[in-house]
Amino acid sequence: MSSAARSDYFDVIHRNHEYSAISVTYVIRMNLPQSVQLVASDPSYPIFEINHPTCVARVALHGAHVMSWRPVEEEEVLYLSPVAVLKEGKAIRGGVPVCWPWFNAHPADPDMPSHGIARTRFWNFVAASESDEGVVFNFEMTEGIWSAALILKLGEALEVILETRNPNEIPVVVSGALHPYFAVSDIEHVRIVNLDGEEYLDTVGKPTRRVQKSVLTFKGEVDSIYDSSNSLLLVDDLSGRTLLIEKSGSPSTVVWNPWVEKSAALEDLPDDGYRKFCCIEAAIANDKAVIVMPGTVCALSIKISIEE
Ligand code: TA6
Repeated sequence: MSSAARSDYFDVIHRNHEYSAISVTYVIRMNLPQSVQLVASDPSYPIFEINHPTCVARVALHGAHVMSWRPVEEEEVLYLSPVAVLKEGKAIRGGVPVCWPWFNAHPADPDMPSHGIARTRFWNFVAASESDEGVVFNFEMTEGIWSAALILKLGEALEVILETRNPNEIPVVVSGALHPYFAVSDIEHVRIVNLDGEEYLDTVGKPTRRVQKSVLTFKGEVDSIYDSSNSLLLVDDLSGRTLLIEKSGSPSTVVWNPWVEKSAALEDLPDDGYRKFCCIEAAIANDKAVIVMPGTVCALSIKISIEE
């Protein structure tokens, strides 16, 4: 597309709040509410910008991925790597990746991608709407036997709801995670409250079952799968901010920070990136995988808000 044609194209986008992008792989057309705009930098990689009286956020069609979100009077809640790669087939490092329809490695096929297919594909845009409470997005994805709907509610709280649907005549087994990267002042000055007494699988080194003995703090790499559906608090002692993290349909809570070596090994994360985030995930992991019977739905959700 020539630069003149390109700029006409984006004029049309802004005038009508409508967008058409044609690439080899997908065609989309959308009507957007007033508080949602498409970022006009790359028509083959649509990003929605939300400026609503309740919140400011960005959502990528790729992965149906919340890249950033903050209530209007607040600092950014999510961490997004400054070297994240925005490219079809590559998961965005930061924000809220949607890991589906399996968590970590595929249970049977080592050649399948880690954390499923949802974070490395464009989703189908279904609708976006606004009200006094905020903006709601609906996305869908179907691939083979896998079918899902994703609902994003962006307002003073952020809610991500993932529904696995089973339109097939056979049961489908699903696991996964809503995998937010939370921005922190400094990883060594944060605490995760409400995991005390919970059993977990510590996957750093040889996987080992343990029991959480106290409030969780970070002094090295953490990659733990808790058998816990508790709500949690993430307390940032430097900024004084506390986040409330509520989950539903999630028998597992995963906590991850890559620390020094793994941070340096990840090309889409700065070497000292680990200091600026921790992941607390609403998950269905390992032996907690759910059998979704034909004609039924399995919902997994996370709600993030700032404690007063
Ligand atoms: O959910 C925790 C985890 O599976 C960790 O083991 C760690 O590898 C992280 O997710 C990030 O995975 P990724 O594939 O995005 O590099």
